[in-house]
Amino acid sequence: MKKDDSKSKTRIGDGGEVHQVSTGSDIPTMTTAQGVLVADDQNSLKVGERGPVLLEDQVMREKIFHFDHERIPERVVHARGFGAKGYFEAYESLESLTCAAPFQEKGKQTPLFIRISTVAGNKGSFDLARDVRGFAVKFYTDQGNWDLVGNNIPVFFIQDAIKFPDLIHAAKPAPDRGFPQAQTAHDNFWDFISLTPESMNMVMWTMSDRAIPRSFRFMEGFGVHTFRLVTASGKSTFVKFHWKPKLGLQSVLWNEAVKINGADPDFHRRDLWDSIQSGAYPEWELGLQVFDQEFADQFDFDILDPTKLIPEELVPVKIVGKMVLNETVDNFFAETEQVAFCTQNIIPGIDFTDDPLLQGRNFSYLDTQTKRLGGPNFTHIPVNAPRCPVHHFQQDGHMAMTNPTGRANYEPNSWGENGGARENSEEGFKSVPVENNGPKQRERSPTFSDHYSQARQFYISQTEVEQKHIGDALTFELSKVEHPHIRERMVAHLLNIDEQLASSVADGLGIEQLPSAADAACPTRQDLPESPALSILKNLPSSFSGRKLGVLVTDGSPADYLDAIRKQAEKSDVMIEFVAPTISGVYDSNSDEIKVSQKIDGGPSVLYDAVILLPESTVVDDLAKDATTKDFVNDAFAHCKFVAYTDAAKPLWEATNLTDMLDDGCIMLDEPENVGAFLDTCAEIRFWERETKVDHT
Ligand code: HDE
Repeated sequence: MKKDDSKSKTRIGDGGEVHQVSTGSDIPTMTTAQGVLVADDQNSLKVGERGPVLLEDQVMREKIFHFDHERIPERVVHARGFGAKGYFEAYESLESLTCAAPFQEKGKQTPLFIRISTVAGNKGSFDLARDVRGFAVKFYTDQGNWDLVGNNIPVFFIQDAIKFPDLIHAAKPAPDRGFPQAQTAHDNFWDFISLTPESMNMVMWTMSDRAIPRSFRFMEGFGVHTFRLVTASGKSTFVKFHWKPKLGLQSVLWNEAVKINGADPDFHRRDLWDSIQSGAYPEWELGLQVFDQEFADQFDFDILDPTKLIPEELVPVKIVGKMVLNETVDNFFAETEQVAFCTQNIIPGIDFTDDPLLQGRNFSYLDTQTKRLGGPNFTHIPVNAPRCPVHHFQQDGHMAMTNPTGRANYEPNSWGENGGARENSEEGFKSVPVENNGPKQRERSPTFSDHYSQARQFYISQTEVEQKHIGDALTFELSKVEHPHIRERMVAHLLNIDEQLASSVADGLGIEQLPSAADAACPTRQDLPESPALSILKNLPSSFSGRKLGVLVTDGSPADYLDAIRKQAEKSDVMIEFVAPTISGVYDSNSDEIKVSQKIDGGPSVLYDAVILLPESTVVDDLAKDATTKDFVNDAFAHCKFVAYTDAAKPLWEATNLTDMLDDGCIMLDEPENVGAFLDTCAEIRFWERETKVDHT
């Protein structure tokens, strides 16, 4: 749009439509893409009033032509994602470990772009699929772009990139029918998985609550592969990257996830957007597990095998800095859609290892960006462009934006100062000179062949509640598998992980005769100790900070309680939303308006981490007859949430037949002063003791 001195006014068009027009001062006049001012954006050029439309209409043709080309291919995997901007800040200098720019000085800030995604669903799918979350960070460092393209799960399904297309084909909708969307609860997925025992460790993770996070802010990130850190003098060590959310870990229940997807398919992206917009900037700390060849040689598993992790209890995670997300994107397409992560984007101070999955990825990402963004110049797009000087002799191609000037476009040349940039053997990127030799062959190393021991270790490291969720998830997913032999094949694998788990899944699926355990290349090790770091519930946050409280109100809700809730929530960094029978015009007992965020039909309790029931006593009986209100109460209870209520709310418990089941997670607020204590209790996030009382299948 061109700015000119037009003033806007409203015009009623020939078709009765109302639109603003620009007449010369404040509002710019619309132009075509060629910059020509537009006189009429409502009507195409016609012969007379009733047509036909003329092919000559270059304004209409240009507009429609551009619209027709608005889409670029969505990502083959990780199509649904959400981006944000921020920075990384180093807590200390890591000079003795790496010469990578972001880690050279304490307090050094490096700008970054993050994109968090689901894997299986298409761009328009819902946020709370049971799925792995992509966790991709692009650091715009002084030494070029470094992309750490990880997941929220520290291991992967497969050991060799050549199997990736098969894994993804099996997980995505079946090719004949094109469904199911964004879920693995179907025959193809479990057929492939049950024929791929190396996936068992990752399967334990994806069937755990890790795969249904409460929000991006409560999720870890992992670089997955072993990388190298390299010092200026060329000394290298191995490293695994971890992102730890400052607010702690939290997930939802499966029944909740299903309902959230209906109530708000954008639950995760809205949460990230809202928290950044409100100034509650999400933060993660970057942790490193650093180890040397000696550790690698004596570790139980191969450090190049991406289906294995190194327990934190064995190699502690050293916290070296934090990532702060303080800016939402200005334009979803320009940034989130066009951002092009490539695992091959590393900088001096970081290097690859021979992990065969990583090596395959290094080919795939560059290749996919060329297809998705239409050519080799995607590094010219602002979100992908490095923020340090860039000099090379690459030229031309589709949409070239930064073009070389001058005569020299090749090297070597003898044009001296006019000959462009030259290599620098001191400062330039150098690979660690790792010695490698051996026959050229297609082989899987025997050091990759233990497929069950870490799956078992993950399972035994969970609390009872978490173990139950893993069993329930497997039972649910396999109950959607139509072919009994696939279900049984999975149970045969589970027998190598934990017999109790295998029996409970078999029970849930109605398998009467347990199959024999799957043949294993390596027997499952029973001696690996529990790793408490692998459990969410063994690592609860210390407060309810960053969580969202839903408060059910009506006309006449007590003003003193509302006051206490607002004050305590602010003090504890807890967000509140008021939910009411109507979206506007709800007044408290002092006749002050309550700013309602959701009408009860649009604000089910699944959207909140804990709820308070605060109706007024003369309207509560009517409210208690309302099915949606009953769902609100029932679900909060069934999902083991902490529920606070006043005396006036008791009819809601009666209407849901829960009065006799109330437990210590249902907290009666005798006076407004109790609100603070309630929020302190909520730091436990859920009242898990309730689960076995409400879940009987
Ligand atoms: Fe990816 N992956 N991947 N992946 N991946 C892509 O690149 C691929 C793997 C991950 O927000 C694609 O730009 C292969 C592991 C994230 O834009 C593609 C293999 C991990 C994202 C691709 C893997 C990841 C992608 C599709 C097996 C965690 C989203 C679009 C060797 C460590 C990045 C794109 C974003 C995206 C290939 C396995 C993480 C096709 C071949 C393991 C977070 O290139």
